[in-house]
Amino acid sequence: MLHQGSRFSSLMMLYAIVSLPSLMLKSEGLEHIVGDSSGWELLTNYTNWTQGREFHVGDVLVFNYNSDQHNVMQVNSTAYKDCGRDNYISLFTKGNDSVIISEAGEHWFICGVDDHCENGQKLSINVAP
Ligand SMILES: *[C@@H]1O[C@H](CO)[C@@H](O)[C@H](O)[C@H]1NC(C)=O
Ligand SMILES: *[C@@H]1O[C@H](CO)[C@@H](O)[C@H](O)[C@H]1NC(C)=O
Ligand SMILES: *[C@@H]1O[C@H](CO)[C@@H](O)[C@H](O)[C@H]1NC(C)=O
Ligand SMILES: *[C@@H]1O[C@H](CO)[C@@H](O)[C@H](O)[C@H]1NC(C)=O
Ligand SMILES: [Cu+2]
Repeated sequence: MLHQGSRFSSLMMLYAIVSLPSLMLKSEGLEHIVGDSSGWELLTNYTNWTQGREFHVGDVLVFNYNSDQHNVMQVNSTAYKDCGRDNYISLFTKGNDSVIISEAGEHWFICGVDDHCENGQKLSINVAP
């Protein structure tokens, strides 16, 4: 009895040691480089970029761009559709901005410079819990 119990607990210990690192990795989330090597710019179709990708709470979106030419506005669905720049949720301007996804559901981003949004510099993602 005693022998079996200690064997069971050492198996549990082994299981914990083996599974802990992968659990920790999972909770850190994935980093998504928006537009991959093209970054955040005018010629990329960001709907295409999202195809086949899964976004989860805890993941990070990285926007790479020339900060003299673009910015990143997180907006609501109305502003995404209309390219409205007046009521953004967050504004990022550094050019290497990491946006941590903290909620499930739809998230919308546009470039707030000139008519870039009208020209297609906009991103909509659906985040799974
Ligand atoms: C986006 O995908 C569509 C259909 O797959 C394709 O026709 C189009 O050329 C792509 N656009 C860009 C900018 O890659
Ligand atoms: C987006 O925000 C604007 C301005 O605050 C508001 O008028 C509009 O109703 C909002 N859209 C949605 C879908 O919540
Ligand atoms: C972003 O760029 C600035 C300079 O433009 C640099 O100081 C900073 O370390 C960069 N941050 C990251 C996370 O790469
Ligand atoms: C981007 O590609 C999608 C198809 O993947 C298409 O429906 C959409 O119209 C394209 N957007 C632009 C601005 O070309
Ligand atoms: Cu832009």
